[in-house]
Amino acid sequence: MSTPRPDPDSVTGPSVERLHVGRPNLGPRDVFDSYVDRIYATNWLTNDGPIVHELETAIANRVGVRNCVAMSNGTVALEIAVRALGLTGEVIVPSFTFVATAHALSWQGVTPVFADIDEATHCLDPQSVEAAISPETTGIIGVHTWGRASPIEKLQNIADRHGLALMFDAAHAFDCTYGGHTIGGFGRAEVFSFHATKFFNTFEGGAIVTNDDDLAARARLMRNFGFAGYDNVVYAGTNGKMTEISAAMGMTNLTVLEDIKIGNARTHDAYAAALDKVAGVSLVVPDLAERNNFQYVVGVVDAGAEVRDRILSALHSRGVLARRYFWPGVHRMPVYASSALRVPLPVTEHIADRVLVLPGGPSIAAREVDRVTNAIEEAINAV
Ligand code: T4K
Repeated sequence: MSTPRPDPDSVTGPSVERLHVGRPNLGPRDVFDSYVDRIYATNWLTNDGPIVHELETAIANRVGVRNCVAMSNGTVALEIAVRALGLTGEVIVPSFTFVATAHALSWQGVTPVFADIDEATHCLDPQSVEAAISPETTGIIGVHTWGRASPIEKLQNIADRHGLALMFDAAHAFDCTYGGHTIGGFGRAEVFSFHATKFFNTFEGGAIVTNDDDLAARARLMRNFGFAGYDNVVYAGTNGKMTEISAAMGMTNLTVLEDIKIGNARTHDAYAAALDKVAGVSLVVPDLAERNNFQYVVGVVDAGAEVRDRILSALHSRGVLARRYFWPGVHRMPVYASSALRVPLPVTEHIADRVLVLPGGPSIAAREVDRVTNAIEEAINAV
């Protein structure tokens, strides 16, 4: 049985500063203001505006892809990618992911079929993916969990052998690499989230990035209701447009991305040193041969769900709003619980019961890392 989470609003006194997972990073106010001035001057607020274009170009250049199609959020970007790729029937996804990965398929009438993950990387296990393939399967969506790339080559090999489309949910992986190449150009398409809590944010936002010009053109049309001209609707599209104010936040945050990454890495290192002395909790270490944005500080509690949830409660009562992403695993959420499981998911269940995501980011000071790790140690010793 897991311990219920206390309501964060009821647990801390006014003197205790709350520490959040995913505290938004805000770039310089004067840069943002200069974009706001432009919005006022042009009176152009949304619908494929000039700042959105600037952001799309900047992201495409940074990632090294031919096309970036900015969207209102990562979930809609996933839905549009699924639709623009023509995925139908069944698509294989990890169960250990944010529920939006599966929802995007469901909303397009596609059945998510869950595959297991690798215990060390928390990304898809290629063997499990292959075992989950059926005659109905049309695609695979790999998730680059915590900014660590999926086993891209192995998944591409499976996709090629079975004639499946491969795409990636790269919501966590902006500015990360695989084989030294910036994530964004792999598979048929990759999808970023620029939500407030992400490494790079546009308040809400997301993007499809791809080297496939036709796919990008379809996604662009679908983002704007399918309009190919004033009166000509060629797809049953949706409204996935990014606003100018979101793009302005994006352009502002791009100016400080390196600083954010340095701050994230510093906090990550501080946790690594502090947690090294805490028996029973280990830190998930990114692949140091690759570039990572260090946005997520992920602990694994050896003893399992009960102890993990006690630690979580203890942290919340001290104003440390740690999270147990992605508990209990999408396949165990009521909305998907009745879906038949094609393959067993023992690693997903093991990891989902043990993960504890800790407040990270540049705004977390060394003394706050000590506050968090001391609270974890106390909670473990009290068990
Ligand atoms: N695929 C993957 C693998 C994803 O992780 C996500 C999103 C998606 C797809 C979908 O992308 P989007 O459609 O979201 O663009 C958060 C985010 O809402 C979500 O974007 C994210 N993944 C997921 C992992 O986490 P919650 O429910 O944890 O958010 P919330 O409101 O509890 O905020 C987290 C902490 O941040 C809280 O302690 C409060 C703090 N916070 C939050 C916001 C919004 C702030 O301090 N300021 C803020 O403005 O979902």
